[in-house]
Amino acid sequence: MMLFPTSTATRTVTSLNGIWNFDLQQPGRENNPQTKLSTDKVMAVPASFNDQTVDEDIREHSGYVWYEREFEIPAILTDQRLTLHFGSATHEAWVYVNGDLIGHHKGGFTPFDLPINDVVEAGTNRVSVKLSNLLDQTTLPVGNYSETKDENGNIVHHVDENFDFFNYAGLHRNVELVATPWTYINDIIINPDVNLDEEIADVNIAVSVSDDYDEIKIKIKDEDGQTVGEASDADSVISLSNVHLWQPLGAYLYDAEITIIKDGNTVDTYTEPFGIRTVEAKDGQFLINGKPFYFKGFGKHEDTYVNGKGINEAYNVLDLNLLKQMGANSFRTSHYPYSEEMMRLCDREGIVVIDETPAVGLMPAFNFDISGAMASADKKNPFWHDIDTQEAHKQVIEEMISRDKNHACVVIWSIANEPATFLDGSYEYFAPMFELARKLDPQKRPCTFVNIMLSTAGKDRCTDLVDILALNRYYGWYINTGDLKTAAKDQEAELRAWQELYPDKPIMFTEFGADTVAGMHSAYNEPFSEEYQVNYYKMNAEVFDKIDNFVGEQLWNFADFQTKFGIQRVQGNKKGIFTRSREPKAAAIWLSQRWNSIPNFNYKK
Ligand code: BDP
Repeated sequence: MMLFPTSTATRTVTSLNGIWNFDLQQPGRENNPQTKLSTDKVMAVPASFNDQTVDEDIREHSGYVWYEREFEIPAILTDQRLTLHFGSATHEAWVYVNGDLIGHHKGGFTPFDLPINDVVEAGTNRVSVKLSNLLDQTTLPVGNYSETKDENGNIVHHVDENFDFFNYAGLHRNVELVATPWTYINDIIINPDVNLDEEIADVNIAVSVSDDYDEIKIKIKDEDGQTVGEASDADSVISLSNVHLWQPLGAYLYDAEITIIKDGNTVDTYTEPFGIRTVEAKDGQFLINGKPFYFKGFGKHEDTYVNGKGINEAYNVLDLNLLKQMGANSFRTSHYPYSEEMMRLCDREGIVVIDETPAVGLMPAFNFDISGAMASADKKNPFWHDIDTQEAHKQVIEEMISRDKNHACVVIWSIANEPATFLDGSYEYFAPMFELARKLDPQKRPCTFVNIMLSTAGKDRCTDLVDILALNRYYGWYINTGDLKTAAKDQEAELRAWQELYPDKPIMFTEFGADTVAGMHSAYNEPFSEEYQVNYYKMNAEVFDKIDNFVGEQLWNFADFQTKFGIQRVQGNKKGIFTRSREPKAAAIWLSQRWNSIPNFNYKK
């Protein structure tokens, strides 16, 4: 319950981005935020800290770090309600202002706001953030945590990622000082109810305000700034005619302008952009605005050189331009909610998004040996009885839906990536998670989890919970390596089995891919060569086109990305169809031809 920070006629947002002081917390030494951080190290915010120095101890650090800076508060703002807004702090933060603890947040990919009026003065103030990048069996993502002792007997923390991306950490998104009136708009929930035939919509708008007020005005404006609907109740239904729909790659955004009036004066005003569209999964199809949609696109990462997982808006813009040039229309926020700025950009650009929680690593042991793991998938494994992520999982579902509920670009909630849903206890774990997501989403979007290759048709225990089947499959890579003929046969057989078992559920791939070293070539279709990646995607495309209920292909991955160390990874995961610096591999050229010839709608039926 927190609005995206923007300045308005009644609100002032001041950026605290820039150069902060920084230090690692050394084993056995707790910093005292009452005194200034004594350090000569600096870090840019927002960004991961890992790749900003040439110090291995910083890059590989597991444990606590400190960020600190001074900031100025103009005297004219001190009569207002002041908060510090963190777009994210990865993974757990304790925030101090002028030495006083003002709040704590756990979970590295969702925003939080902390009130600071009681501890600040006009002029210079100091904010210190103690940050932990530790992950264990209670956190999302899931990490394998262990401790050793150094030569002085102090505890040294170790985290082994139970997932395939580098555990980048830091103040990853914007940090802002937000000044609002004391009577302020808390939250806006927008849920349009559209009649597609008549091109009319009832837009349900619910506004919550922190305090009493005399009057509320709600205006809906179209893209030309014309008022097309009005209301004067915090809970209103505004009817619109000649509705412009938000369409994939044809975005149209209305503005909901809210004004709160007290004693004849405007006390707060805020404008929330929104789109009008419908989404529905039924009869083996995925419908957007009533028409069968075909997903073309990617699983991505927030991952760039130097910034790591820190927000990088130039890359966001470039990535969406590359995506559109490819003829793609969508991506998944694998494996955590992306920045709110990216969601707003996708709203504007008409990019269709599958929004995913950071629930990744919910499996006994993350391992690339899928064929070995398939053979040994033990049904009696106590994994789901031992894992302790329930609380974190509910929290991220709440925080993700609360932040992203109004975004037209979001068409599916992904509750988890590749959990061990082939094991006993998974249904009991996931049923309440799906129930919670469905209860919290005002727009009742379809929900899914992303299914791992070990959990084939008939083996999976949780498919009943999903509205659309989202499969990650690596036929021709982790199994049938280098043998695309057998891969095609096995993949087709599996897809047909799913379609037969769940004829009403649309099916899509949310991952399929092959590691490819840019510039490596082979006349013999060798794995890792650019030729193999092209042929791998050709094989997949031929199979997809044979399956009626197959409604989308999101490949793995948009770009090469950084991972933890491991003998299966050379400077990271190389399944990108672009390199980490976004140069195309041969597959990008082939796929762009395929996707540019596939329409967004009515491809299958
Ligand atoms: C899947 C994961 C993804 C990995 C990918 C891979 O969902 O995070 O990066 O496979 O192995 O297991 O490349």
